[in-house]
Amino acid sequence: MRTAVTLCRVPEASAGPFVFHDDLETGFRRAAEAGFDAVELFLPGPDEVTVDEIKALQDRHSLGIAAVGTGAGMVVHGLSLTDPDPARRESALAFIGSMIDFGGALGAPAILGSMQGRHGGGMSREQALDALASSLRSAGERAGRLGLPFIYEPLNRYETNLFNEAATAAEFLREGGIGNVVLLADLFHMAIEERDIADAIRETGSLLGHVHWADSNRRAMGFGHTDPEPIAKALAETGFAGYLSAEVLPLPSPDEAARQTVDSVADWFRAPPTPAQRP
Ligand code: LER
Ligand code: MN
Repeated sequence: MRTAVTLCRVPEASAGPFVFHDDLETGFRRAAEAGFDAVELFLPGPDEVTVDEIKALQDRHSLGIAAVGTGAGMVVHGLSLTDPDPARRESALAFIGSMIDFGGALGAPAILGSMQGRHGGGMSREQALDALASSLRSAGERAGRLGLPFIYEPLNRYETNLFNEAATAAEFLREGGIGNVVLLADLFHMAIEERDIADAIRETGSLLGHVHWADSNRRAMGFGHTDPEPIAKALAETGFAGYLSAEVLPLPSPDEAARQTVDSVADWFRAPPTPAQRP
């Protein structure tokens, strides 16, 4: 299973669930030293750093880019796809589009998390879901032109009232004919919302595109009370081939959260021994 670790360069998100908050050179070095395959980037926008600079960092540290977040549109600019103001919704979609293009130049899909917003305050649930569906369609098409999917992330009830569970989000995509959009299973949100995380992963099936590999308390897997065994089994059964990405709090320290993540993935996804390795 491929691993990734979050690297955040957004000052407004300095208390967020990201392992590294260093400058890019230091963050890439620490990610590589901890043994990750890739980094997941949380940047203020598409102009923070050039694509060539990121590619140089990737070459230097032999790391992939698992995905790029779009949450800065919300935490820095207060934008959401379900804002009652159509002009704000348009700006939100334009910001996401710019991150799809930035990630696309790196072969990395963009993620819609907090920028999905919520219904209320002038937007009925139906209106908000219509706005979400139309934006997801447009984001899916834009990503598709770059040969990538677009990633939609259900969040827990304290962060959105649109979709809190994987199966209802999957149904929304399937029934709405929303193409080229995959789902993100953030195991922290799922520990709050799902009746059974492993069953939810099975129901998501081939729509599952990315995993935030986090424990129940949003610390690295193994530092909370989620049981990874049935989840690992469900991921293997669905043939998941994406990244397990550590979007977790840097506790007790960034390096310990990183090490625990790498160890937990090795523990739960260890390849079966080859005949030569068998005792
Ligand atoms: C984003 O990946 C996420 O999980 C949200 O909780 C961020 O607010
Ligand atoms: Mn997440």
